[in-house]
Amino acid sequence: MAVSRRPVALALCVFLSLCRAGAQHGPACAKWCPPNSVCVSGTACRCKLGFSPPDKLITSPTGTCDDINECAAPLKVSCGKFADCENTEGSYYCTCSPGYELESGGKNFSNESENTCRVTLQHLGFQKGQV
Ligand SMILES: [Ca+2]
Repeated sequence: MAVSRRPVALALCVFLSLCRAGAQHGPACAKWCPPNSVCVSGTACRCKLGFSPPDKLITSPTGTCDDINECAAPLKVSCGKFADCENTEGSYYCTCSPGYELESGGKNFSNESENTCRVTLQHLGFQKGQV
């Protein structure tokens, strides 16, 4: 019996949290939130993740949320050896330098700890199909 009640309780929780989320976008929501922000009340907005200011509420329609350049100081994400950081709108990614590739064959990764960039065989002078 206890097992069969759990999904009901879970569904109710989901339902209630949806209602609460819906209420945030009702009449109490600021209509003038700048691009790349979400409203937190009728008079304040907060920048989305990856946009600045990250932890200050915006309380004026003239406020803006600007992309954070994760590849530049002061954040300056370290991508590790043989890799470059590429800033994007709202995010960033690391990619191996030209002539290098990830062990997995993938293209992008998020920081030094995921860096497996190694020189490509083509870069060493091998032709495709030779190995
Ligand atoms: Ca960015």
